[in-house]
Amino acid sequence: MGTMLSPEILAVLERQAIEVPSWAYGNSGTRFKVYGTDGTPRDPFEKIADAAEVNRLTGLAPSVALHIPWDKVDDFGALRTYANDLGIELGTINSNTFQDDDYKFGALTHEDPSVRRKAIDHHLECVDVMDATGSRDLKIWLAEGSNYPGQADMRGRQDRLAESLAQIYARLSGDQRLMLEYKFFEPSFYHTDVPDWGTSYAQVAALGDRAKVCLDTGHHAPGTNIEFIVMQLQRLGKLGSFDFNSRFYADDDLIVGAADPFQLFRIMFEVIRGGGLDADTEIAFMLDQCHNVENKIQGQIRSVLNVQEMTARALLVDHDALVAAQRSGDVLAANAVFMDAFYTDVRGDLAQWRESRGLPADPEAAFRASDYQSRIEAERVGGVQAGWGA
Ligand code: LRH
Ligand code: MN
Ligand code: MN
Repeated sequence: MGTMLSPEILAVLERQAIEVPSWAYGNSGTRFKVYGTDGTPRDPFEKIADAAEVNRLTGLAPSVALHIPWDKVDDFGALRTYANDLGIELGTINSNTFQDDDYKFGALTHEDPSVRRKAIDHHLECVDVMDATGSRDLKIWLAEGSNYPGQADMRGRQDRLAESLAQIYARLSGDQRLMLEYKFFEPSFYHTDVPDWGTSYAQVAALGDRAKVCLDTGHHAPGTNIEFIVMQLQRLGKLGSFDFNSRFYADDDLIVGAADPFQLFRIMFEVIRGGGLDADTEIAFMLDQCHNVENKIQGQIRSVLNVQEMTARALLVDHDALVAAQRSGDVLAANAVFMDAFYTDVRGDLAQWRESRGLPADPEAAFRASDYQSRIEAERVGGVQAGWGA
């Protein structure tokens, strides 16, 4: 049987890597209820074991992101060895300044120098962790802002943020990088200190080459043209990483490609257009998701496969035909070329290709057929289940 996936397309898919978040394997929920589930990891080692299973079945997820202090262990070298033995790496280190009473009115932006010091020191500790884990990226998302007009001096906070970030950036060494993630609202509802890509860009541009923007797909107002932001940040050399997920209403953290597969296709098209899947890409592709009601490992498998599928479709866009239609001003022909690729079903071809590489044709079915879930349900009895925030 022939395949639509040319050797050039397969070469890109072959090197595609999507980092999974440790917190996806823990319990999560909403402010109304967090459901406990049998087999949930009780510590970072068990989360890594689950992440390794996703990679074993898909060949797509060779690293796992950690969140500090959620994934704090005594010996990060031992955690790294454990991950390596299971065939994966420890990836991005996420800082956390959103669960401490001292940060009620800010962390890196706080008026009080002693609170800022504490928040900066937390980030320096995260870089120590990176040194031990071999991680390249420090990802900073700040829950800072205000709820009422007049509550905060927005300008002063922006200046303090710049000073704090400069101190953290100065601690990086080698190829380590700083990623600044933006989010338009929540937990603050009036103003947020890093609400948009422009603010993140302005802050990281002031730091230097090794500071870039992290784009979380769930962090924009409804209707935002996210692929335009992807294009612009790549054009400026400042797109450092993605947090992939999908959303219907707010920061839902649902499975990427579930709410709007066409948006994921459009994003991957711009990534490819900007060279973001070239062999020397510096963009980190990560998931930032939670699985509140579905099986977590299967949810992660579905997620990385969704990214692979939309990447394959985006690679199918007939570039020459598209450019010709664009240049001749043929609006509908250009749109048709684009949509033809989007509507192409590549699932059969991808399944065949997976099998040719010794992977299961259907990784989700392979997981269901395996005894992994029943084994962890039997083994992980007792202790405290990990959750979003532990
Ligand atoms: C904030 C966020 C950020 C955090 C993660 C748990 O909404 O997207 O990336 O680190 O969720
Ligand atoms: Mn995120
Ligand atoms: Mn988020």
